[in-house]
Amino acid sequence: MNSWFTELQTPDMALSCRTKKVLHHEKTPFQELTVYETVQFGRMLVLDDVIQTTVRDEFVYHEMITHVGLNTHPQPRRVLVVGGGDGGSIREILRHPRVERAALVEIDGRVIEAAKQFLPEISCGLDDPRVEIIIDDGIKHVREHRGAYEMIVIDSTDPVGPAEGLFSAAFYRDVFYALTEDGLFVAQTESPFFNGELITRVFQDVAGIFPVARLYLACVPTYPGGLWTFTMGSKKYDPLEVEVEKLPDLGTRYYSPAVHKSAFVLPPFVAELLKEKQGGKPERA
Ligand code: SPD
Repeated sequence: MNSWFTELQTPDMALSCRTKKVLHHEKTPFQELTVYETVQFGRMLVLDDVIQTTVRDEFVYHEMITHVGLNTHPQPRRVLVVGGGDGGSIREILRHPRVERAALVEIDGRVIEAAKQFLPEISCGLDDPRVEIIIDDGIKHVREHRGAYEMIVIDSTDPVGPAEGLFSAAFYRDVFYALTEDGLFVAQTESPFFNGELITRVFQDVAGIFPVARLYLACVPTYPGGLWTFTMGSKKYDPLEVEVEKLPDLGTRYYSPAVHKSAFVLPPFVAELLKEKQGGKPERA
């Protein structure tokens, strides 16, 4: 069999993966959902022809979108994931014994069902008693919950269609109010190669709302350009001031105490996107 799935990652660049099988395909009320068995990356979740996660490289993204923030806040008891219906962020959040409740607000319940059926390695935390699944619009949920969470993870799709509002200043303001007085959030904020303007704009917005704003990086092979950004907004705690020597071993494969620090070391072309806008205390070299 010689079938390929191709994602047009920019109008001028594509990533192709040889597939063994289409395991599932459906049109949900929100999007087209496909699960492929691929040769290179194992099972792969694709929404509207965009790769969301694969069994072989998902650990990088899900560890980095969760543990950096969870280890920055000293007592993350209540954590919210916006999006992230595949369950990868929830699985990582559950590694932290201090988390009492992990809520997942996902607009498309079919993503959760497909992940449970086809991606059990990723979705395995979703039935944990600490997890509450809410099928709703994340923007609405955040707007309606004030002071409710120590940490919010914005595990969204790309900033088109339903996810566009998750990259807006109005939403970050609502996130600010949905957090406790010392809360923080982390959002996936796309590729520094292909989404520079978005990264600059989001960082400006976050730095205008939160006392501490930080950008950090990880390598996700199936995302455009491989290098991926995450933006943190924090009311009090600075991820650069974490005493990483004291962090517990979580059994993670990408995140580690050393990576917690090194992820914030930005190559000049990425630092340039932020210009003078790094908030909080000056970044260490
Ligand atoms: N270009 C695709 C970016 C997708 C980021 N979110 C993925 C969700 C995985 N939980």
